[in-house]
Amino acid sequence: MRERLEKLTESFRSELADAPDLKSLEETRVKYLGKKGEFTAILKGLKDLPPEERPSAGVLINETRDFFESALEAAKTGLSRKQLDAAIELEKIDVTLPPKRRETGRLHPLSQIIREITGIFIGMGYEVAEGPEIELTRYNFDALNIPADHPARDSQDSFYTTDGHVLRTQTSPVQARTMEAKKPPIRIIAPGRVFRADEVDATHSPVFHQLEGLVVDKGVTMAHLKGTLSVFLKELFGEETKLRFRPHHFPFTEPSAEVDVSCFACGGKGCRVCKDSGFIEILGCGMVHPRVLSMRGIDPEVYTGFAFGLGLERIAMQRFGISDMRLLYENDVKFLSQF
Ligand code: 2NL
Repeated sequence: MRERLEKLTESFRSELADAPDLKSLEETRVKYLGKKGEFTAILKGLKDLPPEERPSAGVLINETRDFFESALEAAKTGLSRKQLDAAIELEKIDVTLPPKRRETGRLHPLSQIIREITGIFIGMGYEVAEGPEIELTRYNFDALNIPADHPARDSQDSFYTTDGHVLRTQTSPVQARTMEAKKPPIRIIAPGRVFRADEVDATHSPVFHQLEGLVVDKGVTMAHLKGTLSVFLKELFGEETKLRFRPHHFPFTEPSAEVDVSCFACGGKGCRVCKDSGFIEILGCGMVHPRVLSMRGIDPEVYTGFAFGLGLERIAMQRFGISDMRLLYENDVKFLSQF
């Protein structure tokens, strides 16, 4: 009996040591201590022993069984502990890791510039006007006093579509339509896409953006134009910005001027951005030509107006330090996400 119990203990120990988890531990328990297990068999064998050996054998069996039970309990505790440790290890979070970046969309540099400028003019009581991109030549050229032989009308320079239509070469036709549709006072800006037959390079594109403004009312003078542009450009480029008006010529305004702003990069001292001139050309403007008013049914003896126009790509490029216009159209998110 002693020998049999020792053998049993040996195999029990090794099974216990090899048990990888709680499930196999339970299998071991059933195998040895279960109803149909080894101990039940041994106890049944007790009656085959000579009566005088039975008490000591019984004690031995009980002691061995107690040992099995406590050994199983200890192994169970150890394994549960191990399983818990493993689970904790698996669920461990490294709180020092940097957080995942949340990608957010943002406005295209051109959209940012359009919103900024639009916001400035809305603050001065202007409305935003829109019109078609495929325009009647009547509005795109005739209404603007652009002569029939003017180079801007050349099919080398403008995209003509069906008879009498052209992809608008500036946003002025929007203003021409507004003058026709509404009575003064008129205070509008017209931002939008315009089209010219230009070769693509770092500073040209056949599709680009402009913003034009138009004011028509009684008693509007060049002083109003200068004051308005001064407020606008100081808001856009900074309060310290200086303006320079140079005489110019446009068919649709008289007198006309080009406006430079003191270089925002060097403040006027001269640098690479302003090519050492201290100034940067920013827009064209003038007093609306009397003929442009009368063609739209506005009496130039009663009303006067001023208008201006500027290219938006240039402003965006200067503002964001972009040296090649093509980058604005490629829509490379890696590039655009910088602005
Ligand atoms: C420039 C110059 C300009 C206008 C646009 C305009 C519109 C009407 C009547 C009179 Cl309906 N003028 N627009 C006037 C002066 C200049 O644009 O350099 N643009 C990029």
